[in-house]
Amino acid sequence: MDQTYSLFDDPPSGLETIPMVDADVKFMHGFYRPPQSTALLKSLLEETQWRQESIVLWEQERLQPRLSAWYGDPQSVYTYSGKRFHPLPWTATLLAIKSDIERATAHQFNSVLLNLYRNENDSVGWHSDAEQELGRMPVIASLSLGETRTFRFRHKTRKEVKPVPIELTDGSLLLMAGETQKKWQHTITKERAPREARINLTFRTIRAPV
Ligand SMILES: O=C(O)CCC(=O)C(=O)O
Ligand SMILES: [Mn+2]
Repeated sequence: MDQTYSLFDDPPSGLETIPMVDADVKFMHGFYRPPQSTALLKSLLEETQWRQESIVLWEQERLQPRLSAWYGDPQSVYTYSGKRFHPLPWTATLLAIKSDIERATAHQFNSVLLNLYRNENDSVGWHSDAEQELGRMPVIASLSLGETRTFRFRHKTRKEVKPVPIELTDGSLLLMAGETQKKWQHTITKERAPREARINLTFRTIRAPV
């Protein structure tokens, strides 16, 4: 495998399975550690072409409560909330992170969605990443940098199954595969207490239209 882009002297291992029914979720703290995680946060804050996208919800156009950006291979066009997003070309920073994550997870990705939660008021509502172009059982690798925020899972149909909260700490890596998107939803809720900036990167594979 190509080692050229790695940010690691000593690549981490240790993705642990989170016990969840109807899901395949793995997690590790400290995939990147300070000062490297802090340097990555700073680079991505500065280099990323952040936008506040609007989405149409209940026939009303509203701004998303976070900033985002879509990067990837040229063909990885993504349709989300009725809009088509063409990817920006990979940056050196994103390619290096992608390469590290591909090595650690043994999966390949062709695109990444970045989200910037500027403070405690930014959030993402309940959803699953189940768009058709992600395929039937998408593998999504989610890297968090900066402020810790709580990521919550809830089962879509089985009310007796308890929700699963996960603290997404600086430098942590969450891997979702198998039936996770089909059977569960996830969210990052607003917080009451002040929060610093957090960037989340979800590496994905967009498949050619069928
Ligand atoms: O910020 C996060 O951890 C989750 C983001 C997310 O669910 C998404 O972009 O689809
Ligand atoms: Mn998601």
